[in-house]
Formats: sequence, C-alpha cells, structure tokens
Amino acid sequence: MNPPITVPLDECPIIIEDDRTGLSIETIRRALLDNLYYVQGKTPQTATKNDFYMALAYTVRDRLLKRWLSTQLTYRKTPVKTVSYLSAEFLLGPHLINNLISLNLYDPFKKAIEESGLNFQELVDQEEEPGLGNGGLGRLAACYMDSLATLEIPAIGYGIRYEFGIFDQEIKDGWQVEITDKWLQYGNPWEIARPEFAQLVKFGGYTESYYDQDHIYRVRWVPRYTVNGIPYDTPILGYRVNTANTLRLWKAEASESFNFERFNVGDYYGAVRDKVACETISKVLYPNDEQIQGKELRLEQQFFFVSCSLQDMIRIHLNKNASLDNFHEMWSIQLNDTHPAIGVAELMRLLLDENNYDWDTAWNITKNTFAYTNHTLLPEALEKWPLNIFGRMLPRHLEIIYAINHRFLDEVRIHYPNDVSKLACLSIIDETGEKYVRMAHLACVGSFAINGVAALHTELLKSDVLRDFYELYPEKFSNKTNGVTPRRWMVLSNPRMSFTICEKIGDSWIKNLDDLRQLEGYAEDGGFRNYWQQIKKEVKQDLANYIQAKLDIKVDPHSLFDVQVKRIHEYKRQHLNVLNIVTLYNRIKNNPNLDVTPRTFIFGGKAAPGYFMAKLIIKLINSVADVVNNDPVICDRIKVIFLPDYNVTFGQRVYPAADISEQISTAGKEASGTGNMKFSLNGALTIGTLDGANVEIRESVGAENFFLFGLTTEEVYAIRANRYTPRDYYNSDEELKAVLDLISTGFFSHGDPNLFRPIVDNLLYSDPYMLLADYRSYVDAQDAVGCAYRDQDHWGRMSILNVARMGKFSSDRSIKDYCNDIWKTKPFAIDVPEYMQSQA
Ligand code: B1H
Repeated sequence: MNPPITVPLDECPIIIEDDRTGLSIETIRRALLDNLYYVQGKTPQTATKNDFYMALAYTVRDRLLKRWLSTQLTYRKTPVKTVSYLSAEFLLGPHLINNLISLNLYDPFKKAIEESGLNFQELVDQEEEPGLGNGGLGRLAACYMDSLATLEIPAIGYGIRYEFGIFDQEIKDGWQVEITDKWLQYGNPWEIARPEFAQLVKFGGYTESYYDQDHIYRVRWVPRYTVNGIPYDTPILGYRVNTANTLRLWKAEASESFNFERFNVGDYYGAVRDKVACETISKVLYPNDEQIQGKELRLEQQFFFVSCSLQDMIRIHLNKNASLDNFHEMWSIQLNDTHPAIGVAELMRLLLDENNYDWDTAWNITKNTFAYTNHTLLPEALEKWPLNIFGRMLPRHLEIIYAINHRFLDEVRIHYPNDVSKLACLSIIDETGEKYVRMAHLACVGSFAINGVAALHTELLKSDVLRDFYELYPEKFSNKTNGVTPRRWMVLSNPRMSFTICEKIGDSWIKNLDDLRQLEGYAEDGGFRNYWQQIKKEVKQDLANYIQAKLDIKVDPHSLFDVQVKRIHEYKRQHLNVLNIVTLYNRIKNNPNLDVTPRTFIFGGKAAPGYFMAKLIIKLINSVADVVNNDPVICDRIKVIFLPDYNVTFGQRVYPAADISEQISTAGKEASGTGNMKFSLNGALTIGTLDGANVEIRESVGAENFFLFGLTTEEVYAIRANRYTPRDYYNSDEELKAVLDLISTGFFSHGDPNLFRPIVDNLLYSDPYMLLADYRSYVDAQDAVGCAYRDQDHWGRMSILNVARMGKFSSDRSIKDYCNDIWKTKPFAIDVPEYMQSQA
C-alpha cells in the first residue's frame, strides 16, 4: 500500500485555479470547455452530447471537492463516532441536479449552459442513473445517505460497485424483456477509484489451529483463493452544508498473487479463466426483490463487500486509535437487512484470528457495534444458507457461528430452563430439515438493536417473525419508520410545487419538513387551492407530453391520474388494480352513456426475471390496456398506460403528476413502503390498505383525506385461520364474477383462454393475497375517489393538507431517530480550510 504523503496542512502546496472553483457564469462556461478539452479530449466541434454531459459533470465535481476533502480531512483527525451503513444496494438515481441543488448552483449552471448555446435538459438526460438496487430497500439507503450528510453526521456507506445494476426493462408484445444495464459504459464522472485502499478477501479452503508465541490456542484460515476489493468513492453532499460524506463501493478483481501455480505450470488460459471468475463477484446485481434464491455467488457478494468494509473500518480506526479496544465506541454499523449480516462472524474473525483478542472481549466489541434493520415479513425473503454451501465457502465463519450459537443457546437454556422447544426456535442453525444458517437469527444475536421500518411492521416483527427474540431481548427492539429525502423527492423532482410552497412559507421546510404544517392555513384559501390545482395540471401536462413522446399515446391531463409504480409482486396486488379497471370497462360497455370520471391508469415496475406470475401480470396490464385504449365505446374515458423501465429518474417525473397513489398491498405484507410517502408529499391522495407506513400516513394526513379500504391484518389472519374460500366471493359478487369470466374467456388475449388462466385460477382456488376478499371494498373506494375528484375545490384542499401534514416522513426525521436511539452519534460541522476556499 502507498502511504499517504503527509504535508502540514498550512503548508499544503495545492493551488486552486479559478477555473476549478469559480462560480460566475463566465467562469463556469470557461470551465466547461476546459474540462471538455482536457478531460474528454474533445473540442466543441467534435464533442457528443455525452462529452458535454461529462464535461458538465466534472465542472460540478470540481466545485464539490473542497467540501468532500475538508470533510474527509476533518474525520481523519477528529475522534468522532461514525455511522457505517452496510447495504448490498444503493439506488442513488442521477447525481448531477441533486449535487447542483445541494451546492446552490443550479441557476448559474443552467444559465451558463444555455448561454453556451447548449440544451441544459438534454445534457442532464445523458446521465445514466446508477441503478444499484432493486427497489425500496436500496432507495432507502440512498435517502439515508442524503440525510446523514445534510444532518452533518459522520458516516460512510459501504456496498458493491455492480458493473451491471438492475436490468433495463423493455416491453415487447406486452411482455417484459430484460436488457443489461451498462451504466458504466461511458465512464462515471462521480466516482474516484482508490486502489491504494484495496483489501484482500479470502474464500474457501480450510482452518487449522496452532499455538502462538504465548502458547495461546489460535485458529488460522487457509483459503483456497483470495479476491482483491478495490474501493470506488462517490461523494454524498449534504444540502447547503459543507459536509460531503463518502459512499464506498467495492469492485472485485483478481488478486496479484492470483493462481501463481497455474502460471508456473504454463496453464495461462486456466489462470485467466479463474481471474475472470473472481471478477464476476461484483458483475451483476441480483434482481430478485424479496425472493431469495440461495445462489452461491450471492453469498460470495455479501461476504466480499462486508469483509472489505470491515477491514477498511479497522484500517481507518487504527489510524486514529491505539487499538481496537474501543471500536464499538467509535463505530455503529447498521445492517440493511440480513444481506450484510455475515459481518457479525467476520468482525469476530478479524478480532480473534487477526488481532488476537480473546472471545469475550471480541464478542463484547462485536455485539455493541452492530444494529439490524429488518425490512420484510415475507417468509420467502428471509435469508438462510444451506450449511454445506456456507461451510465450503466460509469454513472459519461456520466455526465461529457454531461457537456463537453454543454460547447463545446456553443463555437461552438459563432463560427457559423448562422449555427445550425454545432452543430449536431460536437457534442460529435451522435443523428442522436440511440444515441452514438463519441470517436473521445471526443478526439478532450479534446486534445491540433491532428495528422494523414502520409501526405496524415492528409490531408484527415482535408478535410474529421475531417473536422469540422479542421475548428474550425486548430491550433491543424499536421502531424506525422509514422516510424519504425532500431534496430529491420534492425540490428536485417537483420544482413548480416547491417554488409555490417557498413563496408562501419560505424554504425552511427543505431541511425541517415539519414546517410544511404552515401550509395548512392556505388549504382554506380558495385562490391558493385554485393555484395549487393549476400547478398540478401543468405537471400532469409534462408527464402527458412524455408519454406521448415515449409511447405515442395521448392522455388527457384533465383526467384523474391514478398511479401504481413499484416492483411487480403478487403481494403488492397490481392485479387488484386491473380487476377494478375491467370493472369500469364492463360498466361502460353495459351502459355507454355512463357518467364516469375520466381516468388515466399509469403502471410502472419491474418483475424479477424468474418470477412467472409477476411477468404474467405485466402482460395482463398491457393486454387490458390494448383493449381498453382502443375500444371506441370507451372513447378515451379510461386509459391504461404501462410505462416501461420504471426507475428513479422516471419516479421523479411520475410522483409529482399523480392525483391518486395506489398502495394496495394485502394488510401485513408491505413492511413500510416509501413510494406512498413520495406521492403524498407531492399532493397525491392515497387509496390504500392499513399496511406498512400507510397506517401512519393516514394518521398524519387525517382519515378524511385518505381513501381506506380492505381487510386489516387481524382480519386477514382470522379469515385465514377459518379457511379462506375465494370462490365464495366470486359467487356472491356479480361484478367480480363478470370480470374474472371476461378474462377467462380470452377477451384480453385474442381469444386464448389459457394465457391468463394461471392468474384467474390462482385467484379462484388459492388467492394467497386475498384479492377477492378485498375486491368489493376496493372498487367501492375507487368509486368514492372518482366522485371526490369531481369536486376539484375540495380535492385541492385534501391535496394541500396531505402535503402540509407529511413532515414526519422526511428521512431526516428517520435518521435523527436512528442517531438518538441507536447510534448515539452527534452532528459534527465541517469547516472548509482557508487554503481551499475559492479564489473567485
Ligand atoms: C424490502 C427487501 C428486499 N424488504 C431481498 N425486503 C432482496 C429483500 O435482493 N434481495 O434479496 C432485495 C430487497 N426490500 C422493502 O424495503 C420493503 O418491501 C418495503 O416495504 C420497504 O419500504 C423497503 C424499505 O424499508
């Protein structure tokens, strides 16, 4: 490793050129051409749009470096407690505008670009979004990084630099087709590689014991192969503060000593093949939201980034501290679900085997360092690894887990002297059939704090999924309701609404979202309501133009925009939405003069590539769209749109344009949801079940400003306990029967009765997510939505009140709660030293 050159700061030889930092329009214009010439190696005559985008991005990056470097220099010399957020996913979305807003440089940059004769939006649209996540869990990590920086909390995010993020989705003949996401192909101006901080990660092999020089028994892990982790750093700017934290993502490369033997015996191609195999570790994100597959490569990915990250933290720690004795006092590591939970065993290994700690000291440090967030109640999403796979890949970790489990079960025995059944329930090893390592159990035992992501979810964790752990360790459990960043999800994505709010109540809400409450008064101001609705109309027109350009479908911005965007999953019930659409269709067909509220149903979302039912639901939506959109009797009163490739960038367009937000999961299934918050913060009303954070949103905005329907969690459980028979609902509801019959006949599938049979049969004979039980209540609630929308004035009032009362759902609130209750960390303001100040 290259030691850093240490120069006394006040003698620092850096001379900061005006072009790198200056903020006048003229300087920015010059800087853009300078970067185009010196970084892209182009002149304006030959530059592509992408070259201009890259030059623009570097020009922005030049202007954030002083914050980033000052922050890192400050952390290096200050003994501050640091949050380490470990996540297999960070779904960041585009950086350019976000950074301009944080730096307060949006206006001068836009002006400079336009004065250069370039189209600002066109350049902005060049940015490939880093789609390094599946959905809510990855996006939450990104919102939390934003809030940590904005709140000036010393923090670092650790994850994987997937070469291919979540696939791009195309729709061909109504079906999803997956395309590789080549987000890095034109380079990534926002990251800086730091090969000098590479870490080696071991895999496979065996362990052996020995006695060290003090005759103490120790274990050594002899790996079968090692992989090199190269960190790539991305700055995460706080909003209008100097803090710029780091997101450090690891790329896997073959280690230098790699397969020396093969080279030695002349097996050149064999050696290269193994080198390629190593590099596959960080090749691609697993696209299976909430459906684990138990693939070995996935475990390799998890261990790879967790081992790199822990070694990196230890390196950083030992730069400032004499030993690791106080590691847990200087770091809190948050486990974003169980994906990084192997960290518990890895930190133990690093302390025991590589730093010679005794068990009790190592365990004390470990269990006071980690905290675990659970994100799901779905049984199919709870990670467990077959013992044989685990032991082959991580032999030392399996030994350590056995040792942790042995001590843990002793503790359980003392707690429950007369109840041996508790041992099997709580054990980290599942021995009920094939043996597995239960990652959630490892996380619970190895952490000092455990939390769910919405009030209802945490209650269900305590009463159901983690009941036995709650009984044993009630003090570890707390709720931390999710939140979203108002910077990206209001200021950036909805400038019209944000500006209007600022005109009325100033801009303090951007950092203190509770201040939105001051809007409540304006809900009674008829003029303001009118203006508010006018703005919504303009934003809807923008989306309508986009849909026209992308899909060549005309939609009416005066129609009610009814939006469901999220991963496609049976528990999220996009097909319940379809049942309502077909119900409306039937009503109009039966009575062509029916006075219905014109609606545009907008869907977006990706299905896991191996999830048959989810892919069929996409086909169903598109097939219904085809019929409804082209039926002359419908005459544009209802339109159905499936927008391909839903991602962060498209989310930014669609949340602001929605009138109704569909949050219709079966009660007890959606841990929290965060899209629900983004919609409501942009003035959409919600139609939803009492699930996840919907419960708290409804409490906050007021029941009268929320369209509730469906069974409660208790009712779902009760009906299930008494054997649920979906056919009874079919037989007793004529509209429902007509809808399912119409789909069954092949009406939406060119006469093919088989195409959608799996969906219809599943609903009639099993219906695990209880669509039929909730159908009537949903359709009635949708009718109420349609009626309410006709009173635009009242709708405007409800919309304003939704925004005014959503302050709680800022990720700043969530992060403050984590800081106070779990991490015990405090803000540390960053000063930019004199010598780095701009000369301009
Ligand atoms: C959530 C996941 C998830 N929960 C496994 N669990 C994955 C599980 O690739 N995998 O293996 C990927 C993702 N994602 C979501 O987390 C919940 O469904 C949402 O309700 C919640 O809002 C979000 C953030 O807490």
